[in-house]
Amino acid sequence: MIKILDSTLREGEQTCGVYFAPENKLKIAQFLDGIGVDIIEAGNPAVDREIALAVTRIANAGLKAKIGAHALCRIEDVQIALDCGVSFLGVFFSVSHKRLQWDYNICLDRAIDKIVEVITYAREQNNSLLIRYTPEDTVRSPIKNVIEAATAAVRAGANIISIADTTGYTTPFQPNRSIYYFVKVIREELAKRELYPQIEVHCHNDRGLALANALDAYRAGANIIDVSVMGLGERAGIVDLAELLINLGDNVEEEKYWELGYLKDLYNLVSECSHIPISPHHPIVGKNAFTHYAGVHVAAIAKDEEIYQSLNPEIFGIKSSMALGIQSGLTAVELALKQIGRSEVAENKGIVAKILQEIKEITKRGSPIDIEKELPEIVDRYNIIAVLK
Ligand code: HCA
Ligand code: CU
Repeated sequence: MIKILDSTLREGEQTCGVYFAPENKLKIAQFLDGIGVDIIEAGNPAVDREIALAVTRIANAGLKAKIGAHALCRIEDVQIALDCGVSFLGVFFSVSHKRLQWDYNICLDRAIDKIVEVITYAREQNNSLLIRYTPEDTVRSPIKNVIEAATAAVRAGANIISIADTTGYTTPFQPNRSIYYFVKVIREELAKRELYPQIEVHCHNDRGLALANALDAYRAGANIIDVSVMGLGERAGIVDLAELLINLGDNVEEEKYWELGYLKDLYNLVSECSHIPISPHHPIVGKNAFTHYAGVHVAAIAKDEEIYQSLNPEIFGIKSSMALGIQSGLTAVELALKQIGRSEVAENKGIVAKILQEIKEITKRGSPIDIEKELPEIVDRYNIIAVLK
């Protein structure tokens, strides 16, 4: 059974400019828990005292999900994380050539010593802790380094190895550069050493492929997939929670384990707290996601919504709707008139045609007619004209 790790509160808060106040973090965590996310990565407590307090609060909130902290590969940082009472710890340390040589300035063996020292320490502090080791930038690191570091990490007590596509480099189109390949190879190499950690994937969206790569990893048998609400994260962000859940649910009937009805409210909350609007055409939660517009579409869905919908909006607690504008046809106007309780006007073909013309003119302004507010005013104008004639 696939597990979901949501990192809205850690990776998501690394979206530049985003700040979640501790009370909002708790609300977001409660929603994520309600949806049925398995692990909530709540922050890196060593970054700021307030983050440590928020992680502690969430860890003590009695949620079903495991609550995780992110930490640099340093004993002091790990201790700060463990002091928050988390049940999951993610430690990251890159073994790419560039990072070893130009950033950390150490050789691979020394890097592995550090990783082993820190993981051993964390394991000694808490035997039931879930420990993840991430060789950051996994997919642009020599595979040999990754295998060596992962092997040592698992032997020291790590339960999970995460394959981080830190820069959104992988693609399903190139076999040796696909996350599918990395999941398979890392799993096989560790199995040869009789090591069977869970495999996690963390896919960034720099090439717009985060979701495609996450599904590619799922196909390869990954156990845990990282996501965030609205795909928030550094640069172009990571995999979007709603988009991943709906695709997994579609494929493998796993949907029943998730309370998808909470998605919309969660997205609205995160959008409000982050001051980042949800794009209108965002799948599922965007305001147009189940709104039908062009004349042919509206006429068809009036008969059967499935003609232009392959997802049932009710699963998400959403109702489909229609918009009125320059693309509309007579059926849309008739339906909208019925919606506002003016069926008698809907029966008058002449007035309906005139109202449609006026709607087309008005919406050249670049936004659809507000059916509840504007349509009654338009109707009243035409009714008066009809009476005067
Ligand atoms: C970061 C980088 C990271 C780490 C992922 C992990 C990445 O922001 O620290 O620790 O599993 O993309 O590699 O998010
Ligand atoms: Cu990341």
